[in-house]
Amino acid sequence: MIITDIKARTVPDTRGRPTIETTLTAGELSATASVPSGKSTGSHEAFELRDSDNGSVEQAIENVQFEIARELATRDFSSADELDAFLIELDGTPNKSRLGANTLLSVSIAAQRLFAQADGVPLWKAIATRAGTTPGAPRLYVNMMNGGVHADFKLPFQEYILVVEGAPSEALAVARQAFARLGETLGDVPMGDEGGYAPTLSAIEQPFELLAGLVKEFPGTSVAIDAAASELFKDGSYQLLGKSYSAEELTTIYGSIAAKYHLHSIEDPFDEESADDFTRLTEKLGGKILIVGDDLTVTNPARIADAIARKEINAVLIKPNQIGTVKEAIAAVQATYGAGWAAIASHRSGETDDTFIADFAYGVGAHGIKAGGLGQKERLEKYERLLAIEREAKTV
Ligand code: 2PG
Ligand code: MG
Repeated sequence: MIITDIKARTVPDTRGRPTIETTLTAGELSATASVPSGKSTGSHEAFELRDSDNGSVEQAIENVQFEIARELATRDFSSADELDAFLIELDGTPNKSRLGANTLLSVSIAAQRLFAQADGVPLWKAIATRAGTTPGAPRLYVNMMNGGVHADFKLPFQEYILVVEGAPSEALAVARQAFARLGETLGDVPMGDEGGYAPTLSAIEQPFELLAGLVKEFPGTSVAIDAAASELFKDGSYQLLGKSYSAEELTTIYGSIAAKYHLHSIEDPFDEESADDFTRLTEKLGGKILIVGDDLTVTNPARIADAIARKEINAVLIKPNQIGTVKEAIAAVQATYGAGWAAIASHRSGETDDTFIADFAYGVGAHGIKAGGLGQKERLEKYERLLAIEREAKTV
């Protein structure tokens, strides 16, 4: 495939910050992709290129339209994988710090779409073939309440999630009812960054009581959290609602929450540099629930390999923009599956209307997809895309 044209532009994300969108053309075919952006980012994530003066992405756009356009035009690619390998080599740094992970990912996703079009297969199917995975519907990890940095720490943990089992169409119907029910219970409260409610509650267990009520009312649901604990970690201890807790005390809290509230998974229970605490918690609770790495593993196959060697977790969050190409995000899934662990595909807190993550989750047969709350259009679009895939999968 010869890329005949390449254009990039700025689009706003859900927080109103600029992000990059790229369109690739190959003869008659064309495909577009935009890239999300995180707020509670792991310090080992690949480099997101932003202009130093105002945080915009003009340099990233220039990199696409000049250097990348020039280099791609000289080649004929036989696969999206080959094109990604070329991008990685062109950047030439370990963390994409020259051209930017956001820059590269916008090209990489658009290229994956182009190759799927050229082969006449749905995107999720092209991803499954590329990854060597069995496609299938992920559980919906629907954000019910936002806390942490996504809601000014009105709640201590960053995300309070209802995990909904079943085919996407049935699961989304249940999620809608549960989301509306919680809204009735909470009354007039603001929304957080990820389209979930952002109430102010004064006890650690209170949000879990609310979720337990939903689990009771809606069969096939359970509770998950993203503690995003790197954001809670100050001077060697964890700050929750104005009180300080050691890693041991936090472990005890997780143990009692897990026992009491149908807990399905805990993401980033400790600071990203506290690997030993992860290992201890996984030893204690890993037989019953998923302990998920996000800031810990940052979709980086090498960091996932470390986590496997040290039994730090038993599930991995996969965010393509943490690593910068579809190729490496797939390698991260393969490393995860190699350990017999679960993969959960995830959006970012600053999202666009790009629904790539839904196809990715379905294509790799992920355990779950974390795509936010139902109070924001860009989150709903991911769930709606899963419904379209569910219909599509019956016909191919
Ligand atoms: C997370 C994400 C997405 P952010 O921590 O898992 O929910 O948040 O994109 O802000 O890193
Ligand atoms: Mg997280």
